Amino acid sequence: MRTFVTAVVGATGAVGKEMIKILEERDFPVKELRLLASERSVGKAMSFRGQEIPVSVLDENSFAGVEIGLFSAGGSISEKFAPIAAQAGCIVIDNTSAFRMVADIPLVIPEVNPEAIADYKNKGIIANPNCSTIQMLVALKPIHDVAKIKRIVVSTYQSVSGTGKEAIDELELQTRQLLNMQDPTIQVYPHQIAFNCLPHIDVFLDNGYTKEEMKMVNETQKIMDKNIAVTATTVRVPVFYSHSESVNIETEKKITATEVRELLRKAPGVEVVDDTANKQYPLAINAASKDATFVGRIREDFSIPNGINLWVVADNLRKGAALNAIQIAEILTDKYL
Ligand code: NAP
Ligand code: 3JM
Repeated sequence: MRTFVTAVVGATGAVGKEMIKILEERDFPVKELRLLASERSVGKAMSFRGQEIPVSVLDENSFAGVEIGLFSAGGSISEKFAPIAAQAGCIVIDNTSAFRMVADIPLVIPEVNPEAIADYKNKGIIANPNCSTIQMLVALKPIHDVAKIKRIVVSTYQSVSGTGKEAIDELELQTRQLLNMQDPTIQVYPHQIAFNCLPHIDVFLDNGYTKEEMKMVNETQKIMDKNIAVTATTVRVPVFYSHSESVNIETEKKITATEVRELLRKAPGVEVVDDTANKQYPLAINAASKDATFVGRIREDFSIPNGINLWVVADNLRKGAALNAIQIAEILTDKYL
């Protein structure tokens, strides 16, 4: 079997660490693993298949001989280094928002539009969608195929791990401080995140929405259907791992809650947890470290003729980032290389 020299850019981060774990768990055909991060990580090593692999500093020469590059070190790093890597012959799977909306760069969720991977040839770059878009569309694609979704109204409840390792530490520290009657240290977010909800993810735009909200709108239209109307409110909540979403859809064709449940039970990547009589519905704490997108609270929206409400939960570092990227890499290597 062919194996590949694989690099993880941002290897020491919340997403990068998950990448290394998943490459090992899924036995991805790695010939050699190269770990790249900033100067802050000089001297660090990370474990892969029982070996300690040293972390190197990312620079222009990091990609000689690298065949697949999994990038998650922030948008500006990808903007600079993904084209350099592609020029060196490395196929980049980029987890940042840098290239998602570039017309000839594919934006892929394997359960939704795997065929788009073929377009990796255009620029040598494949973009991984935003975590909140991924889990929403894994749940909605089977419904769209049957009933045609016209409009989506979504509110998110996003965990701090989506911001990165510093935010995970900040929620823990603030929680300890507040329970010990100390003032919370506020560094990563503009306000206290412990015991709070912040209706503010990424930066505010001129239209009054945040960039995170507009990612959900634009990415949904690029990946699934350019004619779907989408409006989003994205909220950071004091949860460590997994994003939850309240999703309301309006469809062209009537579909019942029972039909949606049946469809989603058969859908790839979806697990239905919807037994309200026994108080069973998807929970962030149960989705953490899992691969599936969990869907529950499926019910008809009685305020309109063709509406459905759902509650969608997934591990944002796995399906929302590292797992989705590695599933793309698996299809790429199996089908195209
Ligand atoms: P994180 O925990 O803060 O980690 C950031 C990583 O980037 C670290 O490995 C860091 O290395 C590295 N890095 C930062 N500046 C660098 C530089 N100048 N040169 C080389 N490496 C550098 O953040 P994260 O949560 O893992 O997220 C990383 C990025 O992935 C985000 O900025 C975002 O663009 C993307 N992301 C995507 C999704 C998605 O939904 N697809 C989800 C989360 C994040 P050091 O340890 O050396 O500082
Ligand atoms: C998730 O510094 C940066 O550019 C990272 C901002 C960021 C992004 C992004 O825009 O790439 C943090 C967390 C994302 C994302 O997946 O869109």
